[in-house]
Amino acid sequence: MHEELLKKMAQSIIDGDSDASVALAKESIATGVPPLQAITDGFVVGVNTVGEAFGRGEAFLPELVMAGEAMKAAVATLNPELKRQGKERKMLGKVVLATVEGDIHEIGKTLVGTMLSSSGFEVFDLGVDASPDKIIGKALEVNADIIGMSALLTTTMVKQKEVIETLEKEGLRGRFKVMVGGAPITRDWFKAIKADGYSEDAIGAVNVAKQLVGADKTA
Ligand code: B1M
Repeated sequence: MHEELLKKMAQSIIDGDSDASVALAKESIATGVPPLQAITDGFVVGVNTVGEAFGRGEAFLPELVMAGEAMKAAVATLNPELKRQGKERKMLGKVVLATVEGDIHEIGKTLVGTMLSSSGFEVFDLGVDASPDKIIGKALEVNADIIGMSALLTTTMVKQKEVIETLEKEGLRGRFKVMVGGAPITRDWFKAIKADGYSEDAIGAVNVAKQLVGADKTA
């Protein structure tokens, strides 16, 4: 079902065509395609295709930028629908969420934030390129339950470790649960840096966050 539409979605990202990706996102809402399916089986397929071509040296930065813009525009169009469909309204906990310092990849982090807030978490999204001080400062300010950090680069994932080490040094480690994610993040990395939770996608992130605040029984 919706095969053709999903294929067109992927192609709009490959083409870096934001007008087309937004139009297809709207069409998917109108025709009842679940928004998360549109993202994961449609648009993400396109962005991964461009990312892989870039990795092989067959696509260049402008193509990566345009694919990123088209992806961002599509997800922004689907966001209100994702939120509207969020069924749970009970407040499950507070999450301070950010992409780590030096890293400006925001699409996956924003998607995780949308899924968390539509599942009942209060999300404080610090955006991208967030320093350890900024992340920890916000977590203290709002008395967060969870600090969530996204990293998309092998050169920036070390910042997740730095935040955990800073929490330890400042005697704050017991105060927050730390959840990590992002394309290069593996279970081994999550264990090595002694984070509390890890997920490879946005749905998994909601389940992990629920476990971390002890709300998984209500899931
Ligand atoms: Co960049 N980039 N990029 N990029 N980019 C990657 C990550 C790369 C793998 C591409 C490649 O070479 N194949 C590569 C990294 C290589 C490496 O580190 N080993 C790369 C590179 C090299 C770069 C630059 C250095 C390029 C350059 O300038 N020469 C540069 C770095 C800039 C910087 O950050 N300082 C750069 C820039 C960019 C753009 C700005 C052009 C653009 C981002 C636009 C934007 O975000 N507004 C971009 C894009 C689009 C990508 C790819 C193609 C797609 C990323 C994406 O949005 N995926 C990416 C290749 C790829 O990953 N396939 C690539 C879709 C998104 C839904 O998935 O973010 O993985 P993702 O999020 C998932 C999960 O990871 C998980 O759930 C999400 C939803 O399912 N998740 C979490 C994410 N965060 C989580 C947190 C959690 C839990 C789960 O808990 C807190």
